Amino acid sequence: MALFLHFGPNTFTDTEWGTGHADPSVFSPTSLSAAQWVTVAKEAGFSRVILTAKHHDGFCLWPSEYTDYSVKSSPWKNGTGDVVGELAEAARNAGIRLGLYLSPWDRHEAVYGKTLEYNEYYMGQMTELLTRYGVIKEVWLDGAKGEGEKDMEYFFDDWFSLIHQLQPGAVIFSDAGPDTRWVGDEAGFAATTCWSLFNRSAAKIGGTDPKYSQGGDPFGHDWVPAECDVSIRPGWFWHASQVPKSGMDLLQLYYKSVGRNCLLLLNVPPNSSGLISDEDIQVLREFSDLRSSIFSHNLAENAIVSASSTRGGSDYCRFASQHILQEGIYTYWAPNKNQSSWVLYLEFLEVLSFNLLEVQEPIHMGQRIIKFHLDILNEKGEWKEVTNGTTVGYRRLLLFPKVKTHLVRFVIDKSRADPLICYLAIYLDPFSILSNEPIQAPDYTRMPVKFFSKLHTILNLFKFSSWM
Ligand code: FUL
Repeated sequence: MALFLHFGPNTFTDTEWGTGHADPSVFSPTSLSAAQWVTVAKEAGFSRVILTAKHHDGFCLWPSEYTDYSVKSSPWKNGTGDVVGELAEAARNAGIRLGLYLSPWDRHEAVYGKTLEYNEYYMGQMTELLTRYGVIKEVWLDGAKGEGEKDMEYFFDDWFSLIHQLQPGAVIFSDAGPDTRWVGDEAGFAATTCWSLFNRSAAKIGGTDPKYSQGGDPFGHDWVPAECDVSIRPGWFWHASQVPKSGMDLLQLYYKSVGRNCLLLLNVPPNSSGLISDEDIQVLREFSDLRSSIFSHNLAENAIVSASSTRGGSDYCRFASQHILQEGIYTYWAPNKNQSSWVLYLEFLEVLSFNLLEVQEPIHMGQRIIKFHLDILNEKGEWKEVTNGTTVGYRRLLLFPKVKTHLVRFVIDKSRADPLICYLAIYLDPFSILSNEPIQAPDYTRMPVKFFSKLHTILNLFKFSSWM
């Protein structure tokens, strides 16, 4: 997960798309603290922050040599401040990765519209950003442009070469990659089938086909995993009148993004004092408590695992089926070649109740699985399907109605190559069930943190319960 930070003159003028003519004097946060942003991100389990170094209004949050429309013309720190610099330092100190958003569309800059001049301007600014602030992990650029705006061509290939040359470890995000793609909506979710494979040639920056981007392409020639961007509030920038989503809302987004082989890029906009608001921090805490109470214990961790076949034989350790209980992508189960069925069995020491499946493919070996399902052995001794899915990828999460059993089988029905599994876990998510119930359930999303730690204890008890 990455935390998106939309911040700039719009934060002070109550706008989303600034005209590019707001007076720089509006930019005057009283208590800006990039360290607070990074701490909030870290405590909520985000490993990367991405800042709007320049949004469509053209205002630069760093003192660029190419324009005066920046922090240096603002009253903040008497024009001596550098938001990008402060964030880079705070992120480095906290071990959080840094990404920067440099909007191609620029409503302030006079040379915007003159192809050669603007491309030089953009690449000059990109060079400043990628040479002054240490390691940059992601460069984020979008295809947005208002109707009737000046026409011009962006030299994307040159931009991408420059970025990769200056920051070889950075991934470039856009509607069409090259390294990571926009999922095609700003609602934060991917399709239930989601391939990291994609054809870049079939995508156009600024002209996305949402269906293609949400699902990817099993026949794609390029490896371009999707990022799901969404804001915690209705707008991307902070507005006094708007309130954040709930922790439960974020949990559902998590299932539909991270749980569908994607990165979740959640926007949490700092307010006009330059801090992330308390309400948003509270929601992030709820989100993080929900995740830790659901995911901190894999109920299957002590299962006895066996498989329909194991490459090298069941005594051969390298591809043993037991590896699926060990977290991480570098140890995994592999079946024998040329099999007609691929099944993993997990037998529990007691009867377990659960409603959530997590599966991971060792993604460095490619995304292979096309179709799978999970069966449980029911009280009558019959196999009963409880959930099914298509793609798995880096991580797949599937919720289903609560079931009880001591034996499950994970069946891979179709795969592009021999399927490999590095992790399989089951959990109980009591919150999502409760929120789906027709009777009025208590508002768990607003429960204090203490409630979640109590609940955690109850969940542990569940783990040892038997048939009731
Ligand atoms: C879009 C922009 O137009 C929005 O203002 C926002 O920055 C969003 C993340 O990307 O393209």
